[in-house]
Amino acid sequence: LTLKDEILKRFLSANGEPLSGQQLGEEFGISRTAIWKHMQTLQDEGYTFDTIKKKGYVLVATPDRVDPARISNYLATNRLGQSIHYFEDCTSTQTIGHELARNEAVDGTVIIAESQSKGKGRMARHWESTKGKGIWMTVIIRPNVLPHQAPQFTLVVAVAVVNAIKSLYKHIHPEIKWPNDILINGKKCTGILTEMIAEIDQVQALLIGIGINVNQQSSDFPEELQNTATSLSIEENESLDRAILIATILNYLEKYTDLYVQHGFSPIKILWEEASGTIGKRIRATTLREVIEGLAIGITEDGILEIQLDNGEIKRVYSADIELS
Ligand code: BTX
Repeated sequence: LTLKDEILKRFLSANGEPLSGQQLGEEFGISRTAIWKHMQTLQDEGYTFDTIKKKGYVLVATPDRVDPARISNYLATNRLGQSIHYFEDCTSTQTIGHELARNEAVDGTVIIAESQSKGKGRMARHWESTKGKGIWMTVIIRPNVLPHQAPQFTLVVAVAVVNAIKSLYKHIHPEIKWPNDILINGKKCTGILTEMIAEIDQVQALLIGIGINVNQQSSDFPEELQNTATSLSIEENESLDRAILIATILNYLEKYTDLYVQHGFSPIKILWEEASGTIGKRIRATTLREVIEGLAIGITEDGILEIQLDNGEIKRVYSADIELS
């Protein structure tokens, strides 16, 4: 965090107690004027401070931004989100993630943007990333795993996002659609894109792209998504704090990544099946080669979807688009 972010974090954790310029100057080892300059920048960004006579300043309003300091205030992690790169606008947090990961970004580095002009979905599809309304972030992790294990991380991430949403918003019932969508009442609110940088026998970095519709209203979505997309705010019926959700996701993601690295996929499989809206339903899976219809009976230890055809044959699907049929 920058000094400005550290000062902001100090105000956030002061819980309404006034902080004086002198006190902050001493804590951070800089002059009162320097403190004041940082507070001026924060005010320009939309933070509001009240002055309490002879006592100091109190933070009274925060802008609707996913500032690293605000995220960090809610984090309970050792690695994830300890380094956060924030962008007002960018092409894609995945693209930035690739550059940073090649340049030795530490395990747990987060790239977050208010908007993306070229948000990426799977298979080069477009991901709509309305400014200031969602969570558009990439998490770089460097687990000691083999390249063929990378797809399982998509499932680890899905479980983390679902449980973060459930823990914060009581009216929302998110379900995972295999492998990587999170739906609410049948509409998509989250997409996950896992990419990797790897040698044949070792993963150097996984780039976990998470896109979550948070505060959009229906009219914010382009016409082609009107019937298929939703946001958490539409479902919860109020506007939500993105920074708290980001931190909660990172907290769960670190926990589940550790669980996976220490105990393998089995505990994740249990969590995933619990959160899934796919298993036990009749589905149509469109792969690059064929369309398969049948009953989704479960996922394997490797996170591969198993579909039972009407003739009893069981097909394994590694990658596909799924619809309920
Ligand atoms: P996907 O290929 O499963 O989903 C893409 C499809 O979803 C699109 O073709 C479109 O139909 C629909 N769609 C596009 N935008 C939205 C939206 N905002 N809400 C609901 N449906 C939508 C899913 O790919 C993976 C998405 C990952 C996005 C994150 S954002 C941060 C990171 N940076 C980046 O460029 N991508 C990832």
